[in-house]
Amino acid sequence: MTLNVNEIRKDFPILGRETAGGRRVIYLDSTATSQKPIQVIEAMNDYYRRSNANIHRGVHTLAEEATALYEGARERIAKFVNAASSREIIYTRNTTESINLVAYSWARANLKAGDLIVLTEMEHHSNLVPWHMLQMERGVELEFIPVTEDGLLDLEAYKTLLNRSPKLVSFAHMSNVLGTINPAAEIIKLAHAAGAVTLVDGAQSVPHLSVDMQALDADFYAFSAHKMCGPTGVGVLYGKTALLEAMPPFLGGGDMIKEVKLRSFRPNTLPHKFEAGTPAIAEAVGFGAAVDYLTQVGMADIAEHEHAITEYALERLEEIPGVKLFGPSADKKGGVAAFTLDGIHPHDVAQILDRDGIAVRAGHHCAQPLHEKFGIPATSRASFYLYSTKDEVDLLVKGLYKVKEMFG
Ligand code: C6P
Repeated sequence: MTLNVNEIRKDFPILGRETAGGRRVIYLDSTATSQKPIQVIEAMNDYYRRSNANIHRGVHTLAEEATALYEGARERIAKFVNAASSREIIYTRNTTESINLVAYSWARANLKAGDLIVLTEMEHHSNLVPWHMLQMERGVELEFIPVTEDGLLDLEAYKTLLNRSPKLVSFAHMSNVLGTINPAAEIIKLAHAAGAVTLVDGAQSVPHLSVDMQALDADFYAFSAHKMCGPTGVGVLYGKTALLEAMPPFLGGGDMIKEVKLRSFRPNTLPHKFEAGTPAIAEAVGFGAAVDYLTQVGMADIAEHEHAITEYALERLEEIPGVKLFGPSADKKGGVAAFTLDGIHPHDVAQILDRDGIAVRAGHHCAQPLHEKFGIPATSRASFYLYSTKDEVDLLVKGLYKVKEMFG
């Protein structure tokens, strides 16, 4: 079934607003953060209006309601990604914190100098810098699966790296610049056969594709609510129970303990062992509403819609003289179109488009090494989601012709 985008757009109040110049918002920056439907905004409002209390601590009505809402959202998130148990869903602040949790807890308990970590050249800084920090502290080694000219991972080079028995393979399921959807199941299977633990950066995949933790078989998987119609300030680290059980806690404090003595403590059971202090309760409630919303719209239909928009956008952008697109063809990527316009700085492109209400991102998109690989400092990037339309792509193309005209 195709999406009724006009109806869906009515759920997103922000899409109805105008910018300073009286133009309607053309939001083509969902890869940075998605817009939020009224169902999510209201779930969070309702929580604050009706049920606000701290969780896991009180026996009063409000505390019990707040706990049930917070834990209920976890259950639904677990179902959304088909985790074997909601104990495997650890709330964090975002993808970045989820990856850092693995780096601080699992990696520091299990890796020593000389151990190899395999990453890729298309990683977001979130899946690079935590490993650079570990390298400086521990002397672990880092190697990178190369990216080909057409924006795919070189899997033959990956197989060669696996001969060196890495301890960890960590990669983005979908690139935030190239849009490439990497063959995650195959990468994980090969890593496991070589004895490595796997971590997947799912910041861009969970919002756009149906992902199934049990089918993928990743050991760890990280994602953020704010890129999938949910609020900022909450994310998830999925981890297999046995690995999480064996890991030391990350942050210490309230709620992550079973018992505390003056000179010692016993950690709590999963998932609470990794959730120290008062968490983002309203945000978790909003996250639950976001997965309900996406489920109700249907992830398969969302993916199909985005594919159609992306195919159309790539075709139309390619028509513009001087536009260079990065990443593979539409059949191998999600809703991302990163490009340069010959002789015009990406920041100028974004600024001029903004005058017409068109929001695109310009810069290195927190993937500096990838841009370096392609010999450019920055790109402009348009990205799409369930509420994006072909009409918006047409306005983008029109805007780019205008940019070209201004720069002669
Ligand atoms: N990319 C973008 O505009 P956080 O900030 O922790 O929610 O997500 C970090 C992150 C990790 N991995 C990938 C592949 C990502 O795309 C992102 C966030 C945004 O591309 C903001 S830099």
